[in-house]
Amino acid sequence: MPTAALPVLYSFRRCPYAMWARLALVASGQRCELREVVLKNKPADMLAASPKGTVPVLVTPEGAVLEQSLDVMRWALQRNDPQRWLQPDAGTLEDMLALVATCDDEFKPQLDRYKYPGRFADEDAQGSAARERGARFLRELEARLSATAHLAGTHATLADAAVMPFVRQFAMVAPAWFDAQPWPRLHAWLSGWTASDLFARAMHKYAPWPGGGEAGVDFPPSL
Ligand SMILES: N[C@@H](CCC(=O)N[C@@H](CS)C(=O)NCC(=O)O)C(=O)O
Repeated sequence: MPTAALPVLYSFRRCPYAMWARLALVASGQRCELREVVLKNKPADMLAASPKGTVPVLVTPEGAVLEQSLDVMRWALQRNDPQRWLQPDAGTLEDMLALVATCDDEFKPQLDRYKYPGRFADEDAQGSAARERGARFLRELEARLSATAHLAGTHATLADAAVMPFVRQFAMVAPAWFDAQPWPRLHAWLSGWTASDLFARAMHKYAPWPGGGEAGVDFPPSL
C-alpha cells in the first residue's frame, strides 16, 4: 500500500521553537517526515521553501509553507487536538497566546543574557541582573501554578508546551540555583514535563538529514 505523502518538518533538536512544533505534532498525533537540520549548513531544499532560514519549517503535501513555530503548532492542533491544547479551561486562547508572547518577547531576551552574559557589554559577568529580570516571569508562573495545575487551567495546553522549553533552558544554566528558589509548583511542573512520554518522543535524537533526495525519518517515534 503506498503511504500518503506526509508533511515535511525541518527541525533542529535543541531549538526551543522546533520543540514547540514537535511537541504539538506529538500531541496531535500528526505524522510527518522529519529532516534534522544542521544550522551551520542548512539544506538547500529548506532554504528554497523558506529563505529566512530559521527552524522549524513545515511544508504540507499541498505545498503550503509554515515558517513560524506557532503556526505549525496551531496547524497541527487545528487538525487534531485530542488533549485540548487549544482549549484552556481558565481564560481564552488569546490569553494563552499573550502569555506565550510575553515569554518570547520579555523572558527569552533575559534568558539569552543569563546564558551568555559575555555577549552583552552591559551585562555583569554572571548575568545575575538578567537572571533577576527573568525570575520575575518565573514568579508569575509560580503564582499561576498555585491557582491551577497547569498554566491555563486543569489540563496542559499550548501555553505550557510553549513556555516549558524556555523555563527548562533557564533552569539548566545553574540547576542548583534554580532548585533552591521557592518555586515548588514550577519545579514540579517542569519535572512533570521533562519526565513525560510526550517530551521523550518530541526529543528523540536523529542523525542530520543528508539531503540529496534522501527520505527523512518518520515522526513522531513510537518509543
Ligand atoms: N520566530 C521563529 C524563531 C525560530 C528561530 O529563531 N529558530 C532558530 C533556532 S532556535 C534558528 O533557526 N536560527 C537560525 C540560525 O541559527 O541560523 C519561530 O518561532 O519559528
